[in-house]
Amino acid sequence: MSPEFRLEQKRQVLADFPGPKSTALAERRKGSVAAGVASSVPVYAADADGGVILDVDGNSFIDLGSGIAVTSVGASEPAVVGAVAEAAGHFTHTCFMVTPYEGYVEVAERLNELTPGGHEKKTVLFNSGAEAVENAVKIARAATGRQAVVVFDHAYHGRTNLTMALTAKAMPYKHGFGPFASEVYRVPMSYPFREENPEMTGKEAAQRAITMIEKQIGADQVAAVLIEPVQGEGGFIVPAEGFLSTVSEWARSKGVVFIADEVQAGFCRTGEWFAVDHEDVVPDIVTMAKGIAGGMPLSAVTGRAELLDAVHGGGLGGTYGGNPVACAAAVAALDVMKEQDLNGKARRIEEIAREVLGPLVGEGVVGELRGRGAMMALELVQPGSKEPNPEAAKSIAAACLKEGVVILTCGTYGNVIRLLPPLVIGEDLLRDGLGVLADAVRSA
Ligand code: PLZ
Repeated sequence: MSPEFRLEQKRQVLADFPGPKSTALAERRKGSVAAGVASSVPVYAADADGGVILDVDGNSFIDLGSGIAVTSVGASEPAVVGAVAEAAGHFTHTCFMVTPYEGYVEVAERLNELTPGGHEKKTVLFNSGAEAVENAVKIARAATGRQAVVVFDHAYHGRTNLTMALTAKAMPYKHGFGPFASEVYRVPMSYPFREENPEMTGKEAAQRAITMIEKQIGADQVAAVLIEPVQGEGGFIVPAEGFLSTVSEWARSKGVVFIADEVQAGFCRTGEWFAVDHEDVVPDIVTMAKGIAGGMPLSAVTGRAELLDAVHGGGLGGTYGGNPVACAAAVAALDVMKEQDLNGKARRIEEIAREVLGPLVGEGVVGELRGRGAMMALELVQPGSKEPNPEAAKSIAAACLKEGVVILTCGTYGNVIRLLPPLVIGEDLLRDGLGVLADAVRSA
């Protein structure tokens, strides 16, 4: 038993998986929960801690997904749990727009400090990643008096009406849900593995996008360029070096607001506080959610004070935005990230992932191993080509699950296996989980 965790850090799947309790819950769910919300794993959670998730039948899974990049500090980190209990014992809600409270101000101060750049910043809090992105666009439009928003191929920004428009992939996110918001323009991403010219530099890929913006939209019509510095749902795509900096420099020169969507990549996930830090890019606005509050729903928009303050009083808000319990959780989670050096832990996770999975590249179905820190992925192909292989991704994830490892897929083509372990995961457990993955890949 690992001393620092409450639950035993182990992988154990019983013979009757998925067990009787999960099977019964799946039946109950059919009668009550909307069919449109799907779950990738057929078991029901009972407990989670450190690097494991325990299900209602007593199976113990190694968590390589963190609930889609949320529980970076663990799903029941004691300091977060304590802060949540303490805050909830006083007040669960007052509404910051009615009776404000210190926790909101404290989170704002911390984010202004942590996000890249030494300029004066301001912050506004919301509940979900989509809400943060949507508000970042509102702010950019209000501040610039322009309307167009530029997004990239393979982008994912959410499921609300505006963020569906910003998201690239039709199925399942957009299919049948139109009409979508207007004044959204999509330009080519830098996707080194799938570039027709594999020699294309980041700067050249950026120039391709910039030319398209200038010719098809007009720079002076553009309020914002919105980009995930490492794309998440789209396939853990790391743009070629120089891509982000070239786009951001162009944006600055044209008065276009450069928004980095760090919802998935932020808060130590890539081995830096923010993924843009790898290229010393300083965004005008950063959107954040997921890892920010140790599992509690909270999101944020932080950016240049003159942009955030350009919105008229009362123009931003929402009943629950910056909920006091979520803010208390965020303060505790941010302390844990610093005290436990989760950036260092993420970099160590990358080393181990490269050591275990690196030898698989080029053999069989593995086209590429890529990513940063604890945001690594395998892109799967038909052997001997770059043809996407979504069937392999599906069968590998299913094989891992049977062996007690929760692993997620992603990608425009559904052919990417992604790693998003809690950053606090123990090394032995991580190696065990990656070993299961490597075996599943070899037999795919
Ligand atoms: N921006 C970069 O990754 C959420 C979505 C899962 P919400 N990604 C997981 C799903 O299928 O719904 C995400 C993201 C980036 C925005 C969002 C949206 O964040 O908190 O899900 O609204």
